[in-house]
Amino acid sequence: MGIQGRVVNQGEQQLFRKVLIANRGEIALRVIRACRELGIATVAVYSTADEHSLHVKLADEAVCIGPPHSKLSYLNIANILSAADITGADAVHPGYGFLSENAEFARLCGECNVHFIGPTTANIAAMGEKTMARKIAKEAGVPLLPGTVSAVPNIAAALREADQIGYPVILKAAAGGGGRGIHIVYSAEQLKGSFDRVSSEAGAAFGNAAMYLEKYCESPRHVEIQVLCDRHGNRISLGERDCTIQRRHQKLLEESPSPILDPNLRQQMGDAALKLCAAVSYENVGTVEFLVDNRDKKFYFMEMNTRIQVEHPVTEMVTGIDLIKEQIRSAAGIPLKLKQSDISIDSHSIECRINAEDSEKFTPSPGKITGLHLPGGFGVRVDSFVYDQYKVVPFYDSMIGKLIVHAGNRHDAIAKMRQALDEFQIEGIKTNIPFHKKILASKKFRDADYDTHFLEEFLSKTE
Ligand code: MV4
Repeated sequence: MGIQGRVVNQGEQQLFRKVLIANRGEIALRVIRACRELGIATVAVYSTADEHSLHVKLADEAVCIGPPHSKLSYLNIANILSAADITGADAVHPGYGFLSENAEFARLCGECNVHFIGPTTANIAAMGEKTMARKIAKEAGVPLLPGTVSAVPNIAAALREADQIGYPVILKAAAGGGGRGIHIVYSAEQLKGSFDRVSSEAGAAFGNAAMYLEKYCESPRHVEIQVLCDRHGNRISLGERDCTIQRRHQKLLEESPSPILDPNLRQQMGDAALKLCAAVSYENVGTVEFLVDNRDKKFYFMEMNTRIQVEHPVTEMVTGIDLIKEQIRSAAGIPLKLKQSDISIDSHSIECRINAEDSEKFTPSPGKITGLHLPGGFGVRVDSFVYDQYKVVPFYDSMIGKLIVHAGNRHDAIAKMRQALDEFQIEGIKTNIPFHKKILASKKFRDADYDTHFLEEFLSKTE
């Protein structure tokens, strides 16, 4: 049956009939819930380690796709597409991580007549190559930090470019992203000593040794713009998320709006994000990441993520828009009904990522949950896949859920988050809940006076 034969009439909307969720954990549940609300049947896929997972129980059907190691299951394209075929799924939702930004997977879905719920293969490929993304952004008039828009071929060229840019510079892997394959360099001496090593590390890690250079911004905030686009040329921005609170490039706490943006800067950054989207005819949801210099509040494009992100709920809370439903509608070709003028933000949301880890040592803490009480109440949301007596398996990411609060302003959202964290009880495994409580109690966080170095400095003081 062709793609057209598999879409059904839902009132005036042409939606999918059955969606396979190529993921696990909380995002699999999030997508299953959205599908069921839309009247779409769901197929879960799972590794043998996830047999007792909630996404397997909540979906209409479930197919085992391999052993625990994600290379053999959640990254196994042949098995996932076979599961879509045998269950008659007409679309695949990739969630985040795993195959969500794999252009080859998106292309193969198309070849198998299964809709990929995400951007086009060309969108994913263009933004996945970080030098290409920079080049497109530059041509579209999106502000960039000084640096190169193509790979630097060798040490001599790197030294010339770095001289032009001025030290400190940051070396980044063209195939990297999200903080992987980056190296800060303060002098020509250092650059000489590190270029070849950093490049070959990138080659080993990403299968691509290409490196580019940027001016290093010493005290930045990580502020990202959520966009929503359809294939008919409609594009809107949905405000920003401040994701500056990270440790070793793992985000821990996100908030929207960013305490350092004003309406004017928000408009400028939203417009810049949409210019980039227009330049590549972007479709579906996406996130345009910027660095905002804490000192002068200038903003610079960093990279674009072509997937739904972990922290999408804070945007949903402040805009009132269900991003997963919008994602599904967009992939089905339904024109975006929302206009930019429909988007107004006058509340505050914070998300804490709850990880099964020892918050002193930051080491994973898998095992059986022997007691569980989830917080609740007005403005409290828990997106999690754990339940009492569930065994947290050691094979995947340590994130077991997200606690999201929504209140009228930042002060009230912080109070609500502290109350919700105090109420959250998980027995049998260690979590980072105590660490979140410390962050929320700190003066720097409460004053919104932080940059990307906040956690390192915070940890060095509390240890
Ligand atoms: C930078 C930077 C300063 N200057 N680029 C880290 C994640 C990846 N997306 C890029 N990253 C950075 N790029 C320039 N030109 C500082 C970082 C950075 C960072 C950014 C966001 C949040 C936390 C961070 C922690 C260390 C470094």
